[in-house]
Amino acid sequence: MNKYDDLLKSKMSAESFAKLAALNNDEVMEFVGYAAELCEPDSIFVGDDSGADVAYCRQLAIDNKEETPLSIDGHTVHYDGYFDQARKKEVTKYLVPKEETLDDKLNQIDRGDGIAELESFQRGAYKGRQMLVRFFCLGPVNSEFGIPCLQITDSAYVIHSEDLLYRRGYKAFSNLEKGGEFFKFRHATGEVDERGTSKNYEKNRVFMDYTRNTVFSVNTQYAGNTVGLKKLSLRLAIRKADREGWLAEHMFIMRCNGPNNRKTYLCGAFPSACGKTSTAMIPGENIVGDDLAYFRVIDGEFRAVNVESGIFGIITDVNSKDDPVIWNLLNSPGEVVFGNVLVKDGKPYWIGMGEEIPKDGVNYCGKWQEGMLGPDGKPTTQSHKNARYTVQIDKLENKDPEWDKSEGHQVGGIIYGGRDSDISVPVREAYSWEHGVCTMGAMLESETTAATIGQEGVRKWNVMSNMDFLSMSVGRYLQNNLDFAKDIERPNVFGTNYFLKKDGEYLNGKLDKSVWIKWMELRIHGEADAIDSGCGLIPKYEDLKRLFKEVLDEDYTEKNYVEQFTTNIPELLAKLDRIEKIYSDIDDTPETMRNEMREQKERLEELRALKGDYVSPFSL
Ligand code: SPV
Ligand code: MN
Repeated sequence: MNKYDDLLKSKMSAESFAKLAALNNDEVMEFVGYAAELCEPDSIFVGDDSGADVAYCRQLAIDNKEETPLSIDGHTVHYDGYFDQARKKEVTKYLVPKEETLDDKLNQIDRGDGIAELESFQRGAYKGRQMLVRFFCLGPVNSEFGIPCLQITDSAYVIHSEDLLYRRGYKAFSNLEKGGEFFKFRHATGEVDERGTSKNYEKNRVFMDYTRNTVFSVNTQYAGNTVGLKKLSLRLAIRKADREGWLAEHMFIMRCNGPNNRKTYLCGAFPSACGKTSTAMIPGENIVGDDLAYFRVIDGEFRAVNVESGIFGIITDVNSKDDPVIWNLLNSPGEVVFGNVLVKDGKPYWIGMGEEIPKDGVNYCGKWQEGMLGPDGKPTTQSHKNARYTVQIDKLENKDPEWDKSEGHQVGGIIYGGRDSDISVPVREAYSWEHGVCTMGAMLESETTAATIGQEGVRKWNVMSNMDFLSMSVGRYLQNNLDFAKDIERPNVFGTNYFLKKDGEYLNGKLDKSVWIKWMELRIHGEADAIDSGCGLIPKYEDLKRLFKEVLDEDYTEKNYVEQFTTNIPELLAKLDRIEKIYSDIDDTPETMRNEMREQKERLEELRALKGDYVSPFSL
């Protein structure tokens, strides 16, 4: 008998109660019971892995108007509030118990104060609503990688998203040994306006109770704040990985198809707007996952799994020419949740779709008309630039048939993809794991574009593209990366930059990444030569000329090569100075990081003394 049994029985069917009780897990009972007491739902639904329970939640999202069906069968649209269109760093905090200290650069609040504030926002928040209890799994079920998760929410959209994006996990809970670890999430939509969107956006909070493997979120619906298994779990996973000696990364996983049907798996970390999804979806290659990867050493191999089973992708600029696979999926019957797009007469529209977009309809502002200003007095757009689509990997024509492999895939290469207009060559390979982690991953920068708010061309540092999710100091996280898989063969590490410009024009075509990836694949297997550029190894002209012809049927000229692969020493040194300054303020910067930066600087200064500021690859 649990102290909440009577309360729970009074709010749920005997069937729901039986599903909970069958797990025989005190921690589950306590978490569910406390949520029921605090949030005061009218009723509670507990779901297992059955198709009927999944279907119930999907239909509920429509019945309670969190999603609206569109013309194509299986498609729905969901809207988040005008001020709730992305993750919000200011309100995302770690709850720190009195006896603990957390790195002072992390956004944090005293655990007692944080819980008190959070509970004041969640108390009674489920009144008039149904509390949903569901079980999922991060990574493959029945594998070393899997982490069972318990989600509590009053949003059927959150559960529906999780059903598309994650593996079902009720069975994983049934198999959990006594005291077995799991993650848990409690989300409350909070009061809604007439559109059904969370209205108290100034009371939006996302609090990580990291000493209890728990995350709370309130007064928000945007999936990055509410879908517990996505970014909320990543912060917990980074700490669990630290305790257990593995890695939780913000990376895609893809399969590159090499000569003679060779399959090589690559993972990539790219800050937003640096080409992450388009790299994971390169035509002719196969996708495993587009956002989150766990790494473990298994059977002496460096292995990765996709944490997810679906994609929550940015829809802006998805069009039939550049993204045929996604385009087809978004235009065929089957489950798709569109988020924050423009809808007119049951059809979704978004910026950059390559079709004429209506001048009115319903979008992230509500009823919308061209020229309308938002509630903050700012101009509005047809669809939000962070508008999204949610689909299952299984539905993609270009999925790797083995995307769900429970023991993971051996990783051949890791890519760190930045964005700059005048520093880095399109592709380069690190001399070693340490060189790559330090000078590519830990020095990752992305340049703001005209599409982002604020000044154009500002460089933003983002360690492994994981900065927003670090739940420990940068130094410790970096050291974990350096130490990982020490005794085995590690992947080759590459850096990419698709955004070099000359006279304001991009130096690369959108599809050139197909060539870079094939070159990486050959390098991993020792089948292409490379040239030392002082900050990594770059391709030889002859190899690129051949690959451009083979892959894209294009003539790659010596002029192209010189423009793209010149070593820009002043800009590279300025970047080193910029990043060295950042690390000099971080107390636990690994010694290896300092050394790698120093050695890179020395190599570049030596090269400059010999060959000048801008060094053509032909003169190396
Ligand atoms: C990202 O912003 O990195 C995403 C979307 O993948 S979110 O769910 O908001 O994190
Ligand atoms: Mn992401």
